[in-house]
Amino acid sequence: MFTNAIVRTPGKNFNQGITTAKLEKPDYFTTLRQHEAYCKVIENCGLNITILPPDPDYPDCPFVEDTAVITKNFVIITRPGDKKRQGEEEKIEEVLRPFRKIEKIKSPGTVDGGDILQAYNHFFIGLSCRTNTEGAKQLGIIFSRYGYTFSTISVINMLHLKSGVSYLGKNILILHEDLCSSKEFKSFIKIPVLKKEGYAANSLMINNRLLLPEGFPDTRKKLKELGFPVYELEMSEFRKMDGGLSCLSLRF
Ligand code: CIR
Repeated sequence: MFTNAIVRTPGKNFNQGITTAKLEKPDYFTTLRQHEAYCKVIENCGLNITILPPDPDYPDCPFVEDTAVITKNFVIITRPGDKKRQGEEEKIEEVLRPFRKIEKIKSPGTVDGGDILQAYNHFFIGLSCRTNTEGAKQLGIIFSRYGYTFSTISVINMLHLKSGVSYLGKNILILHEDLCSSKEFKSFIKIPVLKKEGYAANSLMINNRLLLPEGFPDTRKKLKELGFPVYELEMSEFRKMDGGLSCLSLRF
């Protein structure tokens, strides 16, 4: 069960962040409205939410997930893979310090939290355009020291590992249909997401509620049939900046 969440409000220059999506620029007021709705749902899941103000130097700062990996006993403060985002993690470290022992990724290692997927006591580390082998090596050393296991997996055709796969608890993964045959995931029960609904693979389980981006009927139907309590959220503006549901918060 999670009891806390950290989020960061989008700033006026949110639309100047990094993106590969060939979509229009996000609208500031719609972004704020969607972010507020996101925060409300998190609170309704029973979490104490810390809402940090934006930092004009970091238009991507609402995507707080990339700055830390949080476990029961420690936090790893990352070193984001895109230079423009390096430094975002400092504020997050300050906020998390009272809660957990702090570990850190050091140069030349780079890690984005969006590449780190936890299932039980195992961490899948995505090797992506943001998380490099040195970052993965440092993560592995830290995870092993605390008794966790880990493995690496190449991230192809998407930004982060968790852009394509999310852990829903009870040994269940929701994932892009292309990833279903990956031997890494062979011991899991899999809910495949159609290629055309790929964005929905980044879903978020918080204390028995499942947050799903709005507008993916096939995925919603599958999840409802399986009995998941699905809460849909409008995510259009964050999608334009390559961000998904998990990216917008740190839960612990
Ligand atoms: C970036 O490119 O870094 C941001 N525009 C999007 C980050 C999304 N984060 C995530 O998937 N964990």
